[in-house]
Amino acid sequence: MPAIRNNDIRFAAGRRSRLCVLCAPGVLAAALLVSCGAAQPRAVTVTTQAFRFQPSALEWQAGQTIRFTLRNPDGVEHDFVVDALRVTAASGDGHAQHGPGAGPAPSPGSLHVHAAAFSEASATFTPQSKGTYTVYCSIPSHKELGMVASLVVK
Ligand SMILES: [Cu+2]
Repeated sequence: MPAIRNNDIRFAAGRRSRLCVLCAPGVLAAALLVSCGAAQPRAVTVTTQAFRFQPSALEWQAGQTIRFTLRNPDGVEHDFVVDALRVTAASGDGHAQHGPGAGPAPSPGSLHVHAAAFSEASATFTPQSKGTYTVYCSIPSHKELGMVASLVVK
């Protein structure tokens, strides 16, 4: 395995400031080990706990790929749904994953990531349409209990 060259280190250091403040140390370590191009995905983690999304305000860039993780430490399932947001290259979407009694999955035109109780789920996608969107949990009555968040795509 070749040693890391000096210019790789400079490149990685230059990328550092562009990574979001939410990035886990592991992501920074990965950025130092892997050469990252301009299309480096952005890691975003949203936690569902006690019928809230954390964070409850999100801002993404149209055209920037999101490596999304929905972390659910709750004892009930939750999902992350955005209607009318156009995304490309969606993988790991949760349309077939609702448990019994959890209601129907949202329309296939929605971004939908579903996490079972005490688990997490991931999806990778690239938002295409700019705008302001409402994020909600589609499990029956969760939205009414306050499981909403805002998403701005710039
Ligand atoms: Cu929920």
